[in-house]
Amino acid sequence: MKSYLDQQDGVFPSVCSLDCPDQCGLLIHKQEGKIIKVEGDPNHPVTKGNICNKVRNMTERIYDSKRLAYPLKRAGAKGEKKFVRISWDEALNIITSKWKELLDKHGPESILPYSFYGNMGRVNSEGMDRRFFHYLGASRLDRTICNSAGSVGYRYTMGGSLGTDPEDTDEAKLFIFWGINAVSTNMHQIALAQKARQNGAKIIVIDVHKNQTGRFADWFIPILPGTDAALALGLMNILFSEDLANEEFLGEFTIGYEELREHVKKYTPKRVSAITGIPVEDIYKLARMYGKTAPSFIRIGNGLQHHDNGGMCIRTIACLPAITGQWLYKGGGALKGNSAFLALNSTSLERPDLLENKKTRTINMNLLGNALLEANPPIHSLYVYNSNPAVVAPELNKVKKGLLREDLFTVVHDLFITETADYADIVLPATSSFETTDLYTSYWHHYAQLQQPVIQPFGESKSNSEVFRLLANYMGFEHQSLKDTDSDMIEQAMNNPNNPAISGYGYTELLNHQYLKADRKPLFPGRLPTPSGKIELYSETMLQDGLPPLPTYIPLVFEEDFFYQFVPGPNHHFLNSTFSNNKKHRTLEKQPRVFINKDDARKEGIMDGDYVRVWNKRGECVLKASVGEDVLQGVLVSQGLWSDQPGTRQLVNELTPDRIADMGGGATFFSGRVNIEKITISSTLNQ
Ligand SMILES: Nc1nc2c(c(=O)[nH]1)N[C@H]1C(S)=C(S)[C@@H](COP(=O)(O)OP(=O)(O)OC[C@H]3O[C@@H](n4cnc5c(=O)[nH]c(N)nc54)[C@H](O)[C@@H]3O)O[C@H]1N2
Ligand SMILES: Nc1nc2c(c(=O)[nH]1)N[C@H]1C(S)=C(S)[C@@H](COP(=O)(O)OP(=O)(O)OC[C@H]3O[C@@H](n4cnc5c(=O)[nH]c(N)nc54)[C@H](O)[C@@H]3O)O[C@H]1N2
Ligand code: SF4
Ligand SMILES: [Mo]
Repeated sequence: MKSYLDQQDGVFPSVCSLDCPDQCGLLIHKQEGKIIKVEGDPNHPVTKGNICNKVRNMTERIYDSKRLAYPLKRAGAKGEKKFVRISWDEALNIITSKWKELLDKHGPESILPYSFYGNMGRVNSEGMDRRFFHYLGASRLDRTICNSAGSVGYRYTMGGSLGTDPEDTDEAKLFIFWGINAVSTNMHQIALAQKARQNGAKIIVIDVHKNQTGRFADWFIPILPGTDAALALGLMNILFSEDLANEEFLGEFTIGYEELREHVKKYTPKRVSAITGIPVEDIYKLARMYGKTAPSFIRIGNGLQHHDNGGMCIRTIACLPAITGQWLYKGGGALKGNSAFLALNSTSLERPDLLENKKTRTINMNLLGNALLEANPPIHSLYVYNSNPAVVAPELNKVKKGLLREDLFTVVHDLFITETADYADIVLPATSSFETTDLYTSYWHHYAQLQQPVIQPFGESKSNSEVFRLLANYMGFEHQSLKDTDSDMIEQAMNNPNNPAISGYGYTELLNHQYLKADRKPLFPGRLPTPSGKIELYSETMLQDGLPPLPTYIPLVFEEDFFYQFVPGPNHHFLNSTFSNNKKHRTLEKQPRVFINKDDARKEGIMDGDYVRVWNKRGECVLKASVGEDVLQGVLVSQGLWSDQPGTRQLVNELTPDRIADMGGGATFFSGRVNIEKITISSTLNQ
């Protein structure tokens, strides 16, 4: 087959590589070897040709004048942002000779990889990188920053990341978007809800912020942050007491429903109202709507689980569809994540066996600051790729202090000189996903897709897997698995005897079919991968893990002296910090704001459009106030992981705690507290 690279002009199928559930099918228009347009592929069974504005403007990023074209070496003090151009050979020699020296002096654990899913391609995010660091015996990274608390919580109830097939949800009659800003973060779920609405479905949004998704709802329910488990338990209380529970389903497919029935008696609507800030009558109304409508579908968002109690919150909400037996209806149930349906053979892909008997510690990525400042034995080298911790990690002031350490040798591989790369000793240029081969599997819909390179690598840039193959070579590592090609790794990963839903699928099938759907079987009737095989309303495993075995409301950690609960989520035109450095996307997003309730604003003497200082013991930010009724009293919300420009202070993660959530080592970005005050600054600031 003729490679896309051999054709200078044409339209080529592709896939969005960003960390977004929709994983859209794309068509790349190419002229004279350059991308001139990115659009949605109308043939994608779920995304159907519609894509977001961010990616429609992707060429701005691919050909941004700031894009890195060659390797760089630090030429000034740490963090001074002075670099000089070097060759790949020099860069690889500097890195590997430093690492060889560290191996001799301090052992391999002194080296820490740090990565996330800036590129969702399985080969470039969890392939050769994992193999290389396993073989090296480096410290291991627990990748907990995104969804780990919620995934563990959901697993206690349902056994794994197994939810409703989104393609069926247009048949639902009731949608609950719970802690998800889907208009910005899962736009095709909104399209499905819209289709269902045309057939009479009602759409409810439960959120701490009436954002674009709240405005899309038929009924928006504002709730106080971190109290959603109490709401879910209050709903169960009413469902049981008003005979709206499906006893037959509970008897056949769940365990612990009698204990749960007893347990939820204490979550009276009155008590739940006091906890959540939702009026008693609205709790009744919601419970009755939920109890009397089928199919009903809950889209469980990530926002809920960036809290101290996030795991338990998701575990609790995940129990709701079982109470009314929604899993038996097409389009009914819930969806937190669906990654289990496309589970790859991670042992073959990541090769943990290469660790052999090397004893390595594991570092939770949410504790990067602590790790850089306090780990014992110390970390002497950090290798960052697919991530931008100097913007996205909590407790940024600790992270930055760590990155400033003179004795820390930092390598950053990215498409741009990110805020993290500012602190690097060596910066390596990365290809974009359109320049590499990879395998993509959505964690929302059920399709897998192959990316074949559409354009030549930008400048001297190289893909993650290529760089790790080179590093292995320069280190003198001879193991065959460190030489495998990207297509070898895809073939190995697709061959997963433990996942019948992808049996018979491999590299060739991906080449021959643009979109390969996991062959999912209905969850019910059937056996779940929980210990009992049923939905675990009562979980013995949780008890063994030191957690309450029944769904429970646990209040957030209270940071005294700080009056406002601060919820700094993502925004519409960036993807985490990606695009925050691209002019087009910044212009679309305008500037970072903090939403405050009008009564709080009056009390603080803040007017709409004022600049405000938001601070706590961890740090401070200067943002523009947006005064209104989009948030409840006592709550402040900001949107977007903005980077700083000269003269601005808008890194919200200066304020976020690095406390660890109740499950999965998860992040607690939304559980911090802050104070706010009006300040007077020149209007040119924060543009
Ligand atoms: N445009 C865009 N899309 C993205 C991203 C992006 O940055 N921009 N990021 C991608 C990534 S990595 C992820 S993980 C997903 C995240 O996308 P979502 O799943 O939508 O998660 P968040 O946006 O973090 O939070 C969702 C909502 O939860 C609300 N929230 C916060 N705390 C609470 C609470 O205690 N209770 C309730 N009910 N609501 C609460 C917030 O106000 C927010 O509206 O989006 C992905 N898609
Ligand atoms: N305050 C607050 N903080 C948050 C969140 C929040 O809601 N609020 N959300 C959290 C969540 S859910 C997540 S998932 C994290 C995400 O945090 P990150 O994973 O750091 O995501 P990005 O900021 O998008 O940074 C990804 C980087 O990878 C680079 N990249 C892209 N493709 C490649 C490639 O092929 N190779 C290499 N080497 N680099 C590449 C991009 O250029 C970009 O700089 O942020 C977390 N931080
Ligand atoms: S970011 Fe999400 S919505 Fe936008 S093109 Fe990529 S997958 Fe689609
Ligand atoms: Mo995420």
